Amino acid sequence: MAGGVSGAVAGLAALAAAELVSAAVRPEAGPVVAVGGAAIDRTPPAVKDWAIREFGTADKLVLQWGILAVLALFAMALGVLAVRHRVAGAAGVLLFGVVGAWAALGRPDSTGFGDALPSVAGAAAGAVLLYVLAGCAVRPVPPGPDQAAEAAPGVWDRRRFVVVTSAAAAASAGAGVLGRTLNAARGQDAVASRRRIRLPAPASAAAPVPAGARLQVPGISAFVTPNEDFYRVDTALVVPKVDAGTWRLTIHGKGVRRPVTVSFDDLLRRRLVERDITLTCVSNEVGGPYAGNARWLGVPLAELLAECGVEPPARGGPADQLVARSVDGMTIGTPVDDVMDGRDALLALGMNGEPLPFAHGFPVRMVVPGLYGYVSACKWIEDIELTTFDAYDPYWVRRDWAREAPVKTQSRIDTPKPFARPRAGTVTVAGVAWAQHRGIDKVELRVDDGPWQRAELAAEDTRDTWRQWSYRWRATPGNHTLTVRATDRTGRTQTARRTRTVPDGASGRHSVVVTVT
Ligand SMILES: Nc1nc2c(c(=O)[nH]1)N[C@H]1C(S)=C(S)[C@@H](COP(=O)(O)O)O[C@H]1N2
Ligand SMILES: [Mo]
Repeated sequence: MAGGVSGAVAGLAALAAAELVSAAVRPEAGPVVAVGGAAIDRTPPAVKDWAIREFGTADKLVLQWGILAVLALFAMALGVLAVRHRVAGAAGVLLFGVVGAWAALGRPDSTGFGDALPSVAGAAAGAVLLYVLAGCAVRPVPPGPDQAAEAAPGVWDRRRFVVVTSAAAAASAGAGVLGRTLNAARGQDAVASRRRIRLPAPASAAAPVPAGARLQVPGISAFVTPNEDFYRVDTALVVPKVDAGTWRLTIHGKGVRRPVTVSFDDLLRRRLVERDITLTCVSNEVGGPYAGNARWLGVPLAELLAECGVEPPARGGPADQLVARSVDGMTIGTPVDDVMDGRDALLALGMNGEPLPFAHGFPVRMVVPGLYGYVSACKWIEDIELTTFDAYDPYWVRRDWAREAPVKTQSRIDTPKPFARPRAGTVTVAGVAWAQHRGIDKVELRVDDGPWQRAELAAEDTRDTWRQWSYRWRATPGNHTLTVRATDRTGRTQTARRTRTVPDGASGRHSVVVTVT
């Protein structure tokens, strides 16, 4: 018991010390974040997919609590060991420090040996404390037959143990809170830089969303996804807080005749365009939530590349892959031909009328209509290298995902929800369909094994956005399966063949089972 408590308190002290030191180094160098990041990088795609499916955007929180739970168990075990053997217990704590330091140094965004400091300091604090606490926890001499039980040294020891552990726990909690506060304060420059930004009016504004693009159906996805509701998928355990004032983007590599480095203000002075583009994640299951539509403001990437002297392979250029790199070490590879074929590939700096939210890539991210996010939408971008698909595999490609991944035509039933119990009579079935950069031509609905019926399509905003649809169903009592399918502007109907998300996006049709009462 005393051993377990000693271990837990020593573990708490180690984490608190690490948190405090990470505030001085980098929040990302903290052991839990570093080990979590290393775990994410090594998670097989199937497990990652499962985590995204089960926990959604909370997957990172689950991972961090999981790490803490494992640490707590090991800490208590080490405490029990320390009561028998003080040195071995303390050495065990140091071993955890080595793991944390190793993870921190191995992160792609590691900035050097300083990143090992939080783990080393934390482990040192934890090891010393465990050594001391284990000393207090041991009852030196059992009371002899001639002593009164109340006067036994063990009783006095227990009180001392309680006092020392309580003090250590309180000090650790204080240090931990202080570390958290300092870590939060580190992002203040970035927050201030975001607050100072006044987005200029675009040289080329997006046309207003046609009135007929928004159906008045309760339960349907909003045509424009509010920033707070926009899905988030990334590997960052700590959202990078980049100061727009010191941010730079460098464009270089194969066939770049005039490499450049631009600042945020340089981008603001360029020709800005505003476009509605629907972004989807390759990890989205059929019927899943990882799709969102926003009005982006940004610099046409093709114009910037052309100024640097880049020619797409279609015109004889030597580089067929554009690799974007973020401040957190993510690498995302995009076909140069797609970026330069005239579509609105953007270096986006605005989202729905405000600077990018931090979680969505502040200050600048890429957006390319028609491609899944993992091959196009690099957030917190800081470097663009022109290279070839043969020469370089970016992050996801090294983890079983396809090199190239155009968005698959998909449709989703937003309402009624699965297992809903609508009344018999007219039930409005509605949802969204997307086939970015090709456009949606037709959406059909099928009830049970009946014939495919044309749904009513809302007006199209652009072929880069999703399209709402609805169908007035004369619902009869009983269980029914509703199935949707879409056809894109090339005339191709979404396949019925179910595939998993790996390697290039899920296919198959979305069905919803309801009970009409
Ligand atoms: N730096 C960075 N950019 C990233 C990712 C990431 O993990 N790190 N994930 C990509 C993936 S898989 C998707 S689907 C989109 C999601 O963008 P959102 O979170 O703004 O919706 O960002 C892309 N850009
Ligand atoms: Mo994604």
